[in-house]
Amino acid sequence: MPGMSVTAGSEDTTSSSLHSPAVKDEIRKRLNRLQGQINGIQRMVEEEEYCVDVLQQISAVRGALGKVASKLLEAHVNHCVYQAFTTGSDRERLEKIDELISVFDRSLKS
Ligand SMILES: [Cu+2]
Repeated sequence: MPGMSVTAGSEDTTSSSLHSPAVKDEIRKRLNRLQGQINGIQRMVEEEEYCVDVLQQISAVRGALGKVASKLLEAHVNHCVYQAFTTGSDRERLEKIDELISVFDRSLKS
């Protein structure tokens, strides 16, 4: 599916799915809205609108993208991480911990 690179790389339903149709649907809707907002920013730049207005739109997009990340992280912890800790192996649990630490590290640098 275009634009859903979070699912790329594995068809393994236990470790990389978007968990439920409801979560996937919510994320899809938020991303569609974001695409509209980004197109709006493009248009504002083309039409040479006031810089501060463009910057405000950029802030809004960052906020909205942050909500997508937060929704996905919540679903991931409740599903993939939960699974690893209830039915997975030690190795799977350690992998999930390492992944969360590196995601957190990267979020501190952005
Ligand atoms: Cu997950």
